[in-house]
Amino acid sequence: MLEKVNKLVEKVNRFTPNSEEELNNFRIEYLGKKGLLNGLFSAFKEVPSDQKKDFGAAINNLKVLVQNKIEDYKDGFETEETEESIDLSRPVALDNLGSRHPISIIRNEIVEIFNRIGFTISEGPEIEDDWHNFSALNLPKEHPARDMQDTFFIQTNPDVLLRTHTSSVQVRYMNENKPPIRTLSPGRVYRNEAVSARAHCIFHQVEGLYIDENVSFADLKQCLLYFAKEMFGEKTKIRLRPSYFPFTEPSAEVDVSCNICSEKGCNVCKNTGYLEILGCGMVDPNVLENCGIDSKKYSGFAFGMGIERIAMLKYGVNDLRLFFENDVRFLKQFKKSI
Ligand code: 2NL
Repeated sequence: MLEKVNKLVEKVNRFTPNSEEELNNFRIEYLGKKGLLNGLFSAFKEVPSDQKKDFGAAINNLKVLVQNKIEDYKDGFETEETEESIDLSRPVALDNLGSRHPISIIRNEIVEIFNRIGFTISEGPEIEDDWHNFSALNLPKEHPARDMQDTFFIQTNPDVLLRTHTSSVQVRYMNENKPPIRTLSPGRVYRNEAVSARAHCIFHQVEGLYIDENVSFADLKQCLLYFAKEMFGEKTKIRLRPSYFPFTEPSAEVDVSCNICSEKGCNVCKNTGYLEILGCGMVDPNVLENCGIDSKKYSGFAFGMGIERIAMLKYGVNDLRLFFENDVRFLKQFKKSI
């Protein structure tokens, strides 16, 4: 009996169909109702019990071999689709749908959260001039803080560069609009940095700007607490640490409580219980004046965050480069189920 199966295995291995019809006949011969495999499965009952294990394994192996052969060749003979042969009632293959990039998903989520409290989107050019990217933001030429961001300059003209932050968009917005201002600037920014798991020469930022009469640091804190709760969950707490940015005074860095370990300390928050998510501060009066806003009448706050950073925290991604490689095995994990 076993020998018979082995002969069939050899026969299947040798078989190469030349047409769809040949392949179909092969399928019926082996897998059909009265086919060879069903015959063998019936014969299984008669096999002495001490041989059942080997015989069972052999026929299962033969079945898989036949199925693989059919699978390998079935697409090779597909007839050209004509108007009559297309089945218009066939369901759409939903599994081949693409999906949004995780950076787009997070950007949209951030934008929606701030839309709900009155912020609207502003956009601007990625190729900027020195004034909008640096000088207007309290970073005059030779200011040491310019070294904080290594800049890509276009050709050899030191006045044309790739924006290092989306603050340049907000400078343009202030020049063109009067307070009250509530604007959000998402976009791609560039820094001349070596690429690693934590840094990239291209990344995405969202910056926010709020200007009106009597805007205080308390307004900034409350606005960011609202954002943190919407983004990371109702129980989220925030913590502000003093910091420095040339365009804000005072400045702070903002951490959110780690919801993986509930602040007990884990490897994600490096045992601190908190995770840094953004930088912020009160807009420096010099910046307001540079952009044509009376700093005696108006005050404002601003903040900036890296979208990659938020996405890494939300999705548990530990290497920034994954967002730029577009490996479908990474991207398909962000598919929404339909
Ligand atoms: C960070 C910090 C920040 C701002 C961005 C800003 C914009 C204008 C005026 C003043 Cl027009 N400030 N933006 C302020 C503080 C921090 O970003 O770590 N970003 C990734």
